[in-house]
Amino acid sequence: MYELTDEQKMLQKTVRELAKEKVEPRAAEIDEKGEYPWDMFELLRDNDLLGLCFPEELDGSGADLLTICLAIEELARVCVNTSLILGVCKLGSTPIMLAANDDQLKKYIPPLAMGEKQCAFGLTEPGAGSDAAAMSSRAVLKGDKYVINGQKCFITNGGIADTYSVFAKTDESSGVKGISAFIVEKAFPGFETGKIEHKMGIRGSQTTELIFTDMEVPAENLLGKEGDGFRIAMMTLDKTRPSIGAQAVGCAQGALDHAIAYAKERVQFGGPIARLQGIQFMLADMAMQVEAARHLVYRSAAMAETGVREASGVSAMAKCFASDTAMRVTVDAVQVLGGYGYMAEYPLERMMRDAKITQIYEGTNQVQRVVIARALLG
Ligand code: COS
Repeated sequence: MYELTDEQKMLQKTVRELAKEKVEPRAAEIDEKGEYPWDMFELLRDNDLLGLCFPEELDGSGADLLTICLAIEELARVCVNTSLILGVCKLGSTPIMLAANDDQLKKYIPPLAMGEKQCAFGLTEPGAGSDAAAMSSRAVLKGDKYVINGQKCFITNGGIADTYSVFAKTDESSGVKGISAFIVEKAFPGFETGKIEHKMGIRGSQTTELIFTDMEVPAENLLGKEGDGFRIAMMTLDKTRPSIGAQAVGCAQGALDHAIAYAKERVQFGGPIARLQGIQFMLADMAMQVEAARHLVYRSAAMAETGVREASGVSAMAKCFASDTAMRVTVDAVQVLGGYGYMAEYPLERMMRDAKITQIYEGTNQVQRVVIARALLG
């Protein structure tokens, strides 16, 4: 079970205030320009939020997953793009935190914790999305280096990140057991970022291809043993799907906040529309769904933190339920605002576009249902 500690409540309040004061005023512009918001990265770094993802001995502040989810939720409430900066920091670094040896940890984690460098997660390929095991990137050991050839796509923070957790096959004959994980630096010879995607939402986050052409990766950058890669990827997603749930809850709550404020102000038929039962029931349904999603996300975060295998199904439930909630609630919030909801002058249409990705990334909600069913049926 979970219960928020005083420390967690304090962090929640601090991030809420920071988001309101510094992030919300930038949110529309970030979306409109579609450029990576370096000022928001610096804001998170300067307020020690990136350090939440890492233990104190590696220059972080050693927060648990629930605390990270609270921070992501508060940021997403006003700007999903900014919340994704923290989300991708957690996603890209989790394979390293899970499987790295001491030397790898000491080399790669402190610069991420201090915000000197950024990271990303390289799993998806053009031919391997939901079926992650179908990847065709190959890593061949030659002397003291792996030579990796292949292509990744839809990589959040591609080109911005300096350090990548990359998955490639070291043995083609062993199925998922032939996949290995590597720490890859942007500066390695043969590493290139491909086209920058233009997206429906999260337009301030940079999404690119990664192209590996005889990329040379020192053998010491293998994470764990050869063949551990798929398990590392799945264990990573078990630990990060609650954070997508938190992002979705934040986005939904933000949309609800605006819908409530508007309903109280907008006068039609001789009074504020909040007096109309049709609107009241919509708001009540939205609030009920957000609250249910929030509790599932918090519970899944507390459970994923412990690393128990049963957390897998609950993480998938949280990501799936919260993102479906975010989609429904943002659509309804647009509806409460009517014509104004549809206009870019109000933040609701942006929130609706941003909500959509939470049903897709870190595994589509159809994949989440596969994971949940497998957890149920064994
Ligand atoms: N933790 C530890 N090990 C896990 C695991 C987990 N959560 N999930 C699977 N494994 C292990 C399994 O135990 C199995 O090993 P054994 O054969 O020794 O038992 C191995 O990994 C293969 O598992 P499985 O047979 O379930 O693999 P599938 O190829 O059927 O893949 C899904 C299952 C669909 C769940 C997986 O491919 C997936 O999550 N896809 C979505 C990927 C995704 O989220 N992409 C988004 C990219 S990040 S933006």
